[in-house]
Amino acid sequence: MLKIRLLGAQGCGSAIVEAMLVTAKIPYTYEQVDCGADSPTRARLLEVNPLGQVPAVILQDGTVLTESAAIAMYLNDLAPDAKLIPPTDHPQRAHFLRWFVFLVAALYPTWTYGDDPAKWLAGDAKAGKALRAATDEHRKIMLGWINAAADEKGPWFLGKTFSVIDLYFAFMSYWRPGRSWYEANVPRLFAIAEKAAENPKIGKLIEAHMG
Ligand SMILES: N[C@@H](CCC(=O)N[C@@H](CS)C(=O)NCC(=O)O)C(=O)O
Repeated sequence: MLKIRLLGAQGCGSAIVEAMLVTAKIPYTYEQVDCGADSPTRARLLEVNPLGQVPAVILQDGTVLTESAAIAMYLNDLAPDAKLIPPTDHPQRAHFLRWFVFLVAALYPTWTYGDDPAKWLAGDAKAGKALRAATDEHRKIMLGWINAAADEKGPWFLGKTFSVIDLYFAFMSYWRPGRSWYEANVPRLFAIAEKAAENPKIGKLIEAHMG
């Protein structure tokens, strides 16, 4: 049996990778870490991922796989039937690729830089507050674009075709600006998150991480 070890933290993006693993029915072991600078698990996390970020996956042969999109692609290769990523001949493949990469390359960093802004500004709390506010605002604009790119009728981002993008929103919708903002401002993304949570395995993970 293939061995996959996931390093994750409560409420973090590693929960999205857990959702990918359960969707793909791939067994894994879980190691809880804390990304905080003073955490006792910090050294362990840095040993695996010099960025100090989760998700981080350790494969059977010791290869480290970080970056949730890279992990999604790897898991899709392992379990293509789970259809995390639409196949190369899928009519919406290009649309999927664009917004999947946008999610991790443009949207996700708004939390990375806004979550602990003083870190990037030599502890300058005032500048940190401004960075947090600016990244929070920019995220809302980007979420609006993603919402407009989502299929009007749903239930998934790609309409009738489920993909890993749907799993991202099942969890990301709990991060700033939060669920009520989603419901009021990006209803397609909110509906996708709700739909994904109907799967009891995903619902259980949401409860464990976001409840
Ligand atoms: N590009 C990464 C982003 C991962 C990321 O930002 N994870 C957050 C938790 S949700 C983290 O570890 N933050 C701590 C830090 O950046 O120091 C991915 O897609 O996996």
